Amino acid sequence: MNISIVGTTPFVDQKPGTSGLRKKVTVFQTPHYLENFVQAIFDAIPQGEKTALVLGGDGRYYNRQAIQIIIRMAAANGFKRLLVGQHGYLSTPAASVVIRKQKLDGGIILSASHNPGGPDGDFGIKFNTRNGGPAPESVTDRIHDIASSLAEYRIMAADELDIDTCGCYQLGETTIEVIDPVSDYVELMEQLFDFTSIKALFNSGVFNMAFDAMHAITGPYASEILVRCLGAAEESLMNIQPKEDFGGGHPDPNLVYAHELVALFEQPITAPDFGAASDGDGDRNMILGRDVFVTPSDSLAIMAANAHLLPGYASGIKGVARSMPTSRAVDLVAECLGVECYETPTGWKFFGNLMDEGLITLCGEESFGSGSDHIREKDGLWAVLFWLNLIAIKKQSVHKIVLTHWQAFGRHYYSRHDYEGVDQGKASAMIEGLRDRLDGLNGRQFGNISITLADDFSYLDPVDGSRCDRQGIRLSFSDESRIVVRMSGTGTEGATVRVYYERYEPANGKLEEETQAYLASLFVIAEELMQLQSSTGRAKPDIIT
Ligand code: VG1
Ligand code: CO
Repeated sequence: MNISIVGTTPFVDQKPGTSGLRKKVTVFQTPHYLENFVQAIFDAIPQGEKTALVLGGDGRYYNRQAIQIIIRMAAANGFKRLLVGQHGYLSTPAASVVIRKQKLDGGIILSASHNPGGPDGDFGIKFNTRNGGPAPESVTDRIHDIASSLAEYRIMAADELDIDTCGCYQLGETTIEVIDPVSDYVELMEQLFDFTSIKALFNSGVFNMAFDAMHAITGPYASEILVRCLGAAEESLMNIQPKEDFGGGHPDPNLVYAHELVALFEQPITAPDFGAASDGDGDRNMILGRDVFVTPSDSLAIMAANAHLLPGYASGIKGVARSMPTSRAVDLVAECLGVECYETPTGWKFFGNLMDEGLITLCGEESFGSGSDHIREKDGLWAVLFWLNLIAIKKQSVHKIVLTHWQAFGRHYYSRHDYEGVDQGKASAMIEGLRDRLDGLNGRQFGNISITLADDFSYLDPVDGSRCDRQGIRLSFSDESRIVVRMSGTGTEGATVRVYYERYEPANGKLEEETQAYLASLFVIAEELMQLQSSTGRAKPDIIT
């Protein structure tokens, strides 16, 4: 065996953010950069758990090269088994499935998720632990500490491995298994949903779907499940070929970036009945119907209210959780069902303990993420199947399902405004400035509403007692409105400021207003409190979702 121990010097910026380490591809291509971080991950895995891992990514530029390097490093670090997705493909939810089903010690997912790809785009590395979920803060902190003083890494000299053919290969002591990235995932979906009734929906001849894989990882999964297993028309899938640069697009399934899909819904006569898209690594989803866009916050609430109708959730749900900026629509459903609703910081890693402990079944984030305890990641296609199954059972349009929900629970009008690539110093000064004034804001009047709570969100994990501070500023108002402000932890250029707006309209009120118009009074308050325009240097947000 030809194992080298390579001397290296640490990089000071290898600190994982909301979801893994994300940097420009060019940064990851810096000599030793990728190797250092991967060695830090390996070193952070406790002895006794360094046996079997899964490895794969969203197919973005540099995926294949990184996989070859990591294979040789895993072999040099003494892992017994390394499962690698064929072609280097593995969606984030599928990686979670494989870890859990094959009882592995964890997995490395190569993705910068919704960030653009290509030689000038972004690359990323996420580490998931034995439960199949993103490493918790305690582990990412350990990885960062190790990376900050790393002096050497181990790598084996070996020829490039054929990752395009499924099968087993031996590299020193390590067995490398190139696996079908789709099959375990499909098997699990079949257990959760009623494929027969979804099939009947597609066969009915009166239901048209459009699914946009955005040239990212979900294409192969969508072809297998939606077309081959469920009988959807092949033409109903768009952009299913994964591309290293996502076809030049931005693989984020929202109304701005999924414009090709959105355009189909602007044609009144030919608009599909149901539309969906997913992101770079397949863990996000957007749901559209004729004349309706389902906000991710509403989607979570509607799922919680209807889960018992679906085979995988027939016994009801144990509890729900949402990230702090996600609207409180699901809180009302939880109250009605008599189950607990947990409010966690942004990022899927905070849901893991709640699911492992059996406290929640469903969880979600406003950022187009929904999921359940079937795995420990958010899951784009799972959400699509959930909606298809619901439509098949209820025999109602998306619009009708959403409207009926609002008529029962009221509507949380919701929007997120992103200011991207903002000067880091100015963005921090704005948020720090607001933080310093929080105490004095309680009770402050704005027209006929007043602030009832102004704080910087802290989370105390009810399972392991770990504490997380400074997770975003919350301003709640006397009419149930909310403004939330936080800084993104996934960007790679300057700072991204996210401002989240939410305003509640009761069930007997105006349920079908235009969202931005309905929220406009809150935009004025945010401007008054933060001087968003001058602080960000933008007359308006870059992206509104
Ligand atoms: C964003 C979203 C957050 C999500 C994270 C990872 O983080 O707001 O809700 O969990 O991306 O999603 P931030 O820190 O930029 O706001 V993805 O699809 O990367 O895996
Ligand atoms: Co993602």
